[in-house]
Amino acid sequence: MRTDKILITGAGGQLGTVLTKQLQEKHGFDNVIASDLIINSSFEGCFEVLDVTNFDALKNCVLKNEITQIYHLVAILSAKGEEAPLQTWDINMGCLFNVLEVSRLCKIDKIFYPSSIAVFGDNIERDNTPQSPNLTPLTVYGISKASGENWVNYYCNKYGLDIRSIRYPGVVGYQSLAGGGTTDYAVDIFHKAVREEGVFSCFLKASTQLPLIFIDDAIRATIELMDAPAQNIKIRTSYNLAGFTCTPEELYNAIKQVYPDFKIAYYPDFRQVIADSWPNSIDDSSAIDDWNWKPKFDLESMTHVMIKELKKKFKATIV
Ligand code: AKB
Repeated sequence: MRTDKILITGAGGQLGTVLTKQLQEKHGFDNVIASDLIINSSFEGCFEVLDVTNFDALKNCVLKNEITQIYHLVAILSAKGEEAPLQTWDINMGCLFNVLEVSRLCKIDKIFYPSSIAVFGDNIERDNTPQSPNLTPLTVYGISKASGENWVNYYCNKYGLDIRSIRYPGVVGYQSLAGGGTTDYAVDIFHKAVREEGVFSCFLKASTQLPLIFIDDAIRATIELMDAPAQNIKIRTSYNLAGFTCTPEELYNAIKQVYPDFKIAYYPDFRQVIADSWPNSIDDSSAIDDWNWKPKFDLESMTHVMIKELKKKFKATIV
């Protein structure tokens, strides 16, 4: 058995920042190589400046560091992706192809590929959206994730790679801001409330119900999926994953329990159409059956931790 040596691409993003720390704790500092286009000044550990669109750079990094597992987190998200659809396609798919090919050539043991609720589109049951409906995504990000899932399945079947994937709901965490998604409002609202700086402008309608997940659950799901015995992984496209579900109004009301004077105003923009094409809630029974998935956080418990942690963070920056 060789020692796990892990490469994380897109390590500076919302998921990557937290996942890197957890993997460092689990596998040891020297066995986790975080990579991104730039290094964050507060980063601690092994870091490679890496552009995953560059095949040779990725391959050299994998060989030099004797990498055995890759967590490929680079992606342009749903809202940002609509600003430049063709470029988004090139980046999201180009990076994935490089990771898949390098993994095949360098005989990588395990790969993680994040998918998203953005793979769903107009032709779905919105409540408790099943694992395998027709995927007709509305955004280029969603199209790239749906295609990516099929490419992942192809590399598993054709080359025997062990690739595992989750369709994340909107992830809510305090460690960093979200970057260019349709569910970003659910992170931004906490920053506004805790800074006590006036009215929060929400870009979705009050009644827009979307599946969300707290970052601790999202990271735990990722690690549990990667740790599950290979024979339990029955789905090689991507697993539906549920945390909880809520509307902006419900999230606002949960925050108002702590900040009674906090105000919100609704100015729906182009992101409303995207959100309307996504599920209200998700059927994640395959994840439950195959690798025992169970979320720990609901709206109330997440709100409690978000406010507590952001208060600490803002206090530390003011001092
Ligand atoms: C987005 O809103 O684009 C992401 C996602 C749900 O994949 N947070």
